Amino acid sequence: MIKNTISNLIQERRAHIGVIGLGYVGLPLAVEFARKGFQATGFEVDAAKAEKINAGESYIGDVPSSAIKELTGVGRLRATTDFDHLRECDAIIICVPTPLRKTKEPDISYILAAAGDIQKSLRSGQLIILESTTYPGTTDEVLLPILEEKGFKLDQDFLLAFSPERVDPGNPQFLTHNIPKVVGGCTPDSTEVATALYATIVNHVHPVASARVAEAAKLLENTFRAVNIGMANEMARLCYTLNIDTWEVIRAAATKPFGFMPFYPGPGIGGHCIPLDPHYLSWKARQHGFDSRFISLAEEVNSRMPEHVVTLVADGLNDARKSLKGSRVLMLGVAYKKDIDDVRESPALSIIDRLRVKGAEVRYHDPFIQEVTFDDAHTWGNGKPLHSVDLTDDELRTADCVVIVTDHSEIDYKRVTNLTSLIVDTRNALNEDLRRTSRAQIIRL
Ligand code: SAJ
Repeated sequence: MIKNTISNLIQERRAHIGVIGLGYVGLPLAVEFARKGFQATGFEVDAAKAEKINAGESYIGDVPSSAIKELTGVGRLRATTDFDHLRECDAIIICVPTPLRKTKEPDISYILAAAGDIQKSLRSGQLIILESTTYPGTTDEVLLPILEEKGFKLDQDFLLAFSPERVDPGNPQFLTHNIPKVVGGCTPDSTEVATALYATIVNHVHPVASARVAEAAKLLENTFRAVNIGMANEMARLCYTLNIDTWEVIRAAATKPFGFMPFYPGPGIGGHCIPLDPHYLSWKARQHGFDSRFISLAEEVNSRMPEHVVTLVADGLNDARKSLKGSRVLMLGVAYKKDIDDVRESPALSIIDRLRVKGAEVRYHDPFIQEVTFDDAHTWGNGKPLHSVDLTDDELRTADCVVIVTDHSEIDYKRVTNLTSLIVDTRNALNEDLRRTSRAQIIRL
């Protein structure tokens, strides 16, 4: 039984672990297995990344180069673009991107490419695990047939499981070893062996009955966030209409010690998880004639927040008898959330685009992001990049409106309230003192 063979290799730390995709999920994973004494090989399509790893250099913030250097130095970690080496691996973990197409439908092309590479070098005695976030059924309906195409049989020749990634880049508290790991195999043997493998690097592994339970659990986690953020955003628009301070309402509700979890309004949702993952679930639901209305409603509410922010800017300028057209608007922050340098799916892009379409002159300052380009999804600019401006006194004084889109910690908000005449704060970045002493008119979400 290959279950026993692979289990023994894992117990004795003799299993050779292959990780396909050395991004913010795959690289920390490969490093963790190498640290625990396994031979780990990273498989990358990007030769530059593979070269960096083999040279002892890290390109992922959460993984120090010193760790890479040490592990490659003792020969326990290496990276390659030659996928033929997959046959040397006893366990192969797929950590490739799962983006959306422009139609908001799942794009599992990277998973299919990895599956094709694995199939080419598949041999008896391998455990295959998919970690990429995807719709329930991907592992057993898509991956399994590819792996069985050449006659190899599940359980007899290979094992197959799904285990969702829960990496939170930059989070100093939750790291690979202390984030519980959900694992679901296509068979009990697959679940058992995949659980044993992760138990070597994670304190708590949570086995479930099947791969699709594990796939669905991950999507529930992130859909839960998208829907609750949507609720907070709808509450903000309602409170604006009723002239009630949204943030005070949420702070008060959060005093409830049970049965409530605070989520906060914002300019919209960005990142590579929350705006995308729920669409994997709703797409699968539609294939079965099921209309997941919470997901589409959350998407509608969240995606309209940039429009609401522009309305707040227009309202503020209007109070000063100014029009949006010809006004100078300075955006503070374009990253999708505070203190990071990631602009993927950031609502800031949509806000800039909408302001420009209305004729405003838009500039931005973001200490983490020096340049922003606009793809064809944005009506303005046709790719003309925008560069971060220095946050000088003059920049603040000459702005007709400053919009706080990302509440980076290093910004001196007191200086902003002293030098600016109108501020739209979409992140509750201005505390009560600043609001009380500010010379600026302040509009909050
Ligand atoms: N956001 C709000 N209001 C909120 C929370 C978030 O508007 O109350 C916005 C953020 O500004 C951002 C977007 O939503 O634009 C997503 O924010 P996020 O805090 O969910 O951050 P992400 O995208 O980095 O989500 C990741 C996810 N991690 C994984 O998928 C492994 C998510 O499940 C985590 O809960 C989240 O990190 C986290 O808690 O840091």
